[in-house]
Amino acid sequence: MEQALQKILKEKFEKTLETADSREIYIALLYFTRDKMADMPVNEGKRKLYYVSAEFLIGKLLSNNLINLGLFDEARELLHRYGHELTEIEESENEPSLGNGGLGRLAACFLDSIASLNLCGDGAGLNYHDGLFYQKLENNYQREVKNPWMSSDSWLTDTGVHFTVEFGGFTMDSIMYDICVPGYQGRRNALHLFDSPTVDESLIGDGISFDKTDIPRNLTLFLYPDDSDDAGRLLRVYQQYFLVSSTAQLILKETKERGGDLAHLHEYVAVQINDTHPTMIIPELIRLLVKEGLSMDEAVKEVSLTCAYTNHTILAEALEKWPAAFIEKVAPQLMPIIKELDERAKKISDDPRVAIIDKDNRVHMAHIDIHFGYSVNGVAALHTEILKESELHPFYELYPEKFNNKTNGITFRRWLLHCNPNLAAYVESLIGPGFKTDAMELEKLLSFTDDETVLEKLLAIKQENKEELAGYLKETQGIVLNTESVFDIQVKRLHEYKRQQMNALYAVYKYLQIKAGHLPPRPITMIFGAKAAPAYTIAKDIIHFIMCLGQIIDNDPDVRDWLKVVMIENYNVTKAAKVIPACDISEQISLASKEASGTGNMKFMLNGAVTLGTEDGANVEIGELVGKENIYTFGKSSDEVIDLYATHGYSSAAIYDSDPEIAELVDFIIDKKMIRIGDVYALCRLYKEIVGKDWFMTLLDLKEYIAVKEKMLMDYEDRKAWAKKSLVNIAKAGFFSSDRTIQEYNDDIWHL
Ligand code: 26V
Repeated sequence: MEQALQKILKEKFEKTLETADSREIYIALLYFTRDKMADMPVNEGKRKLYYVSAEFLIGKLLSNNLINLGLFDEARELLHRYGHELTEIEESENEPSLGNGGLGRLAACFLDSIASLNLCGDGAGLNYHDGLFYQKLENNYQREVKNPWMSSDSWLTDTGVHFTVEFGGFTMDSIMYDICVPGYQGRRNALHLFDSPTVDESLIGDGISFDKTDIPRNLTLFLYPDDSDDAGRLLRVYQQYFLVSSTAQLILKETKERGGDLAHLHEYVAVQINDTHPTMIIPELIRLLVKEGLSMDEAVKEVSLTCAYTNHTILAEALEKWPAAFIEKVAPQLMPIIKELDERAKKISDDPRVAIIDKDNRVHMAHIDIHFGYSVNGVAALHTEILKESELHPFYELYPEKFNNKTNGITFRRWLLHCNPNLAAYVESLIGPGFKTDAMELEKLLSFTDDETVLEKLLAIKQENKEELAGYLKETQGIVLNTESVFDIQVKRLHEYKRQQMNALYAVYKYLQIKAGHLPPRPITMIFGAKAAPAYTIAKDIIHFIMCLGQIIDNDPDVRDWLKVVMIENYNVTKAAKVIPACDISEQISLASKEASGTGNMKFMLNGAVTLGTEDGANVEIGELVGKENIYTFGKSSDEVIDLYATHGYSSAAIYDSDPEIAELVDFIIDKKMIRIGDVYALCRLYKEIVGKDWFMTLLDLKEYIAVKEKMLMDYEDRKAWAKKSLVNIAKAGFFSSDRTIQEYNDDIWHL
């Protein structure tokens, strides 16, 4: 490795490992790693998977690629000898901004596991130049700015493969870029990212504004452009069709090249549709197969045996329904096929709840997937049950055999080996290296639950990680943390159902308690990290509320030594890798039934945090694995919540009016201390929302949440007992390896 790096540095920069700067060394490592990956054999097989997704939140790649190549330790030691740290070299790598949240990160973990299990399967997505916005925090507000991430030296390679995408009235060129996906000590696959050569970043004006109608110049600028008007919504449909048309053309091209028979497409191809964004691949594949000479009946049958759908949310507003007129404008050639599918579906059932085109002429994307795909899966046991019993019940009655659960997972390469090398090394010293390929071997740690040396070492590793995070936040945001405090962390997209506002009301409670002289057993640091969608007003108000609260506390000498509320700017994969290993309390407090799975909950558990959560998503499975004594749960059950929605049985005003303790906390949102530093309009809007509507039931579980969190903070003081909980969480995390999830996808759905 040393010689190879010296050679690259000499050729590119006339430098050596002694004289090169961090950026130059990064580029040398990039070239070196790319060459090494190119030498890996490609996964092959008769049936090939295409994992199609609007998002791939892949994070920085250098360290992960080195880990999977088995070269990480060698690189680290080599750089160390020349006075560099790999972590510092990595600062030169931009994080690709190709995803938004859990769905995108899951897709990235899956690509890692698919390659690591030597399965033949590629990802297909879009190459957004500015991706999701970059979040700036200024004066207690979020401001969105563009997030360019591509540079001349990156992991992207131009494959030279081009397709033409036909839109209504014009065509666009689609160029395929590839990012190599190396498996852990194995073979490689690819992530294909389609892009248009006419896209023009100079179209972006102030912040993230741009002309939404200039499709040739804006198509792959942003992930999830603002869809609060028709132009934005149409752009989403243009993006989706560009993705699926390019992918469908790639699939047919590769199948032919591999000698496959298109009349038996499903024997050669499996397509996993990640949420509804890529749904149009179903009519597009049918259209192309008919063009290739199949009858409509044959094409529908083949595609239905090829495509499988994963549902990632039950929030009604996230289940896409496009006006037929939009699809008619974007891809008029698809509408006859969609109408044909609608007619076929209506022959199967005349129940309007399962129609593809509804009476308002809107196309229900998920309904296409379910009627004309062969598998429908939820992403955690509870989520799948809710799909079957309520959200998608009429479909479950039609096609019970299609429904299955695949509880999410995370790649331990990134979320343990890379982000927490000290813990990984210590675990290896205790139980050997087997857990790196068989995550269930982590259970061997259970034999150390009463070993004081082990427990103390776990606490020491956590302490080091807290100090590292404190150093990072000091350097990047000028925030000073007390590393003797308990780190209580909630990092995830901002959404009312995730209830960051409930956590903030706990902060108000603690603030008032400390003011009244009731000090906690030790100082508490509450860390938030969350982006709010640019058009989601209440979500932005919640960020404003949290940040104003943080400022009030910082300015209050009675409180600031005991409580700190911090908002991390632009929370992303890179920051997650620094935050998660430092966490004591993992906040997973969504309104039960609303979080399909969660995957942050798994990452925190694997890194020894203890969960404070509702019985929602995969929290339920975490609880079953670790046992009651190693998790803190609270709140109404999903059945109770579903019932409250059905009967209109929840009234936040009634709770507010009848409980002065709750009212005191909510009133603080518009207390004069808040109004003095915050935006009275935004704070009043949030206050009114919580008292007057509170669709995601913040006040429902607030009291129990406070009580359980108080208990947790007391329990934290028994350091040995806490370390034991931490150990059990690590030991039981093996189930949540995405290797397990992908094995199940392959056994039950893909059969590669
Ligand atoms: C929906 C929408 C609606 C309009 C605005 C833009 C937008 C972008 C994405 C989506 C779908 C989001 C679905 C999603 O991320 N679901 C998450 O999936 C994770 C992986 O399965 C799961 O762990 C989380 O619980 C779930 O919220």
